[in-house]
Amino acid sequence: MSTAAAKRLQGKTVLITGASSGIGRSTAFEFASTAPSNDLRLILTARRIDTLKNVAAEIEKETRNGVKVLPVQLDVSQPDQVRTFVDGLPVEWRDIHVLVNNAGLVKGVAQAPAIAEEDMNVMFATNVAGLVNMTQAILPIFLQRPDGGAGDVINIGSIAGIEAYPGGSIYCATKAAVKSFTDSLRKELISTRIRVIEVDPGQVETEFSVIRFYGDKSKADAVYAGCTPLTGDDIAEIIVFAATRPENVVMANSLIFPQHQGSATTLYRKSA
Ligand code: NDP
Ligand code: 8X3
Repeated sequence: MSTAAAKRLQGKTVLITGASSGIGRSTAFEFASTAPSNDLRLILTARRIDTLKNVAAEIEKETRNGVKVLPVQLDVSQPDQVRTFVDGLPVEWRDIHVLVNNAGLVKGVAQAPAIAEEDMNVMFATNVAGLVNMTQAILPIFLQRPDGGAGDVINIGSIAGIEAYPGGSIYCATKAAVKSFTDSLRKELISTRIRVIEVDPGQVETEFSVIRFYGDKSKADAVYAGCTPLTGDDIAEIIVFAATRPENVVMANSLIFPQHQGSATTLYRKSA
């Protein structure tokens, strides 16, 4: 017997960006375990293709090939790659129903006037232009469906897009841009059946902080000292929950904190 959530994923194709790590990787597993034998297809994208292939093999093994997985190398910060992405997919993989715009990153904690131009550019190119370009690449597929179109755009924002904090000006600006784009898009598509959803996590322990500190694991670990951060799995559950609500239910926004977090900068830490 299938659950209601599994039935709602029946025959669907889900595209996840940034599926090689953290929240994106967890989301791939969560979709698969929610509908392990429902003709579900997952397109997993990121720059690290070998990692994606491992994720794909693990999911296919765990679901005994009940879920089909296509790993595709894609750098969302490169508009040319995004532009040719859909045409490069095998035909049977092009009928995409759910787009999870998850790929994103933060670089550094520098404050103006010391922000590296390269860091600023990569954050905007990935978190903003990458997300917008992916959405524009996939929306024509959604819009071809009856009643004005159907499908889910699920954008991963952040508490950082709601509340700016010192040392995060560029990253916060990118996530505020995600919020504005998402809100406009929902309004623009109001006459369709396309759902535009934003999930805004607080502190999640993934590779995020390691990348913020340019690979310095000890600095990344210090971010989570004395705390119990969220995991990628915690956010994946929310993403899949949003995608599996009845068609008329739109989880427009959701802010998710670990229990010890009250705002971007209000974090209760147990002393060692
Ligand atoms: P991770 O660093 O663990 O994962 C980021 C993913 O994005 C990786 O799969 C990475 O894959 C991919 N990625 C990065 N740059 C690109 C690119 N140019 N093209 C394609 N894929 C790319 O971090 P998280 O899982 O934490 O981050 C996922 C999302 O969640 C991000 O948008 C982040 O801003 C957001 N978020 C994270 C929070 C946290 O505290 N961790 C809180 C709130 C939001 P690869 O390197 O293989 O390309
Ligand atoms: C990540 C959360 O607070 O580190 O989006 O910016 S925060």
